[in-house]
Amino acid sequence: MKTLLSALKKAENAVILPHKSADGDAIASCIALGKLLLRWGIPYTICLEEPVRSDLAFLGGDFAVLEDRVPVPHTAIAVDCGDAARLGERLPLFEGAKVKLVIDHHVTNEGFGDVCVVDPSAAATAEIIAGLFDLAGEPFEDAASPLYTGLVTDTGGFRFSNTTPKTLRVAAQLMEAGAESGKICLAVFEENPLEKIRLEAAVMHEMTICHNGKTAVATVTEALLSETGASDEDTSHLSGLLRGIRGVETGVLLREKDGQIKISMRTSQVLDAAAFCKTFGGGGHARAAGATVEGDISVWKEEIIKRIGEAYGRHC
Ligand SMILES: [Mn+2]
Repeated sequence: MKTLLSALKKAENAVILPHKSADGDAIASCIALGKLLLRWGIPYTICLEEPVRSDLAFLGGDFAVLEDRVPVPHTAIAVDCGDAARLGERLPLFEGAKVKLVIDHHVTNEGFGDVCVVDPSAAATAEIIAGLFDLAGEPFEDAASPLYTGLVTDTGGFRFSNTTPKTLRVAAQLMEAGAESGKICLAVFEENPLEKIRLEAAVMHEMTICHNGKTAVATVTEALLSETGASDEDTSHLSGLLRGIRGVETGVLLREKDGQIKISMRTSQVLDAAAFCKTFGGGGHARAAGATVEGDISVWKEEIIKRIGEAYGRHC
């Protein structure tokens, strides 16, 4: 952490890069880190792969996207990004920088920068960034609400098993520093577009339950998305919803995107989702992970069901 802190302070300018399809923790962590750099007078740009998700717009923040052709910086910081591939088309911005820093909490992160702080015990990257403020002796102030948002989104409102006593202590500190907990939770959890609910209904209606009720698998095709009017970001909670059915150990959502298939997996106790997804090039956390594959969605659905069955066989 100390090495990271001094590397950050020495940055002449910086580009902050969250993983592609940036979620609440990724966006919020970048915003908070930017506020820290600003206090030290370091100019920075947060560069995203795609425009910020509409449900995270309440966070504010200025973002550049790929098309803005951000120049290669002195220091590049990969945030909440489990491996270099998740930087997508922005990889040259990272690779070309003089100093490459990595701040992350994904257990599969093998460290791909000059200085890497990877702490899988942290519930969110925001928890690590909050530690950075502490270490630097900087008050949270305008970073309190973004950091709190990172904690809330990656822990599902402090419900997931990655929530630790430390997470709650950091959350308490952030609230004391002015984080607007009620407002944040309302924006993150309680305001759903109708299209998202329509998609949810269709997915839950069509899902497959197998392995004696231990596995729930569903698919979202491009056709279903356009039928319901839902957007890609409206699918992100569905694997958790499948996992949340009583008795279900593993919830999997497969969805078509840009000619590929995105697999998203949630598990409760038995399967290590990160290890499972790693076998076809993905990664993530023990209870939540994902992968991207090529091929036919219904073929992959059967394949995933088969492989989960085999994995249960090894664990039970
Ligand atoms: Mn995260």
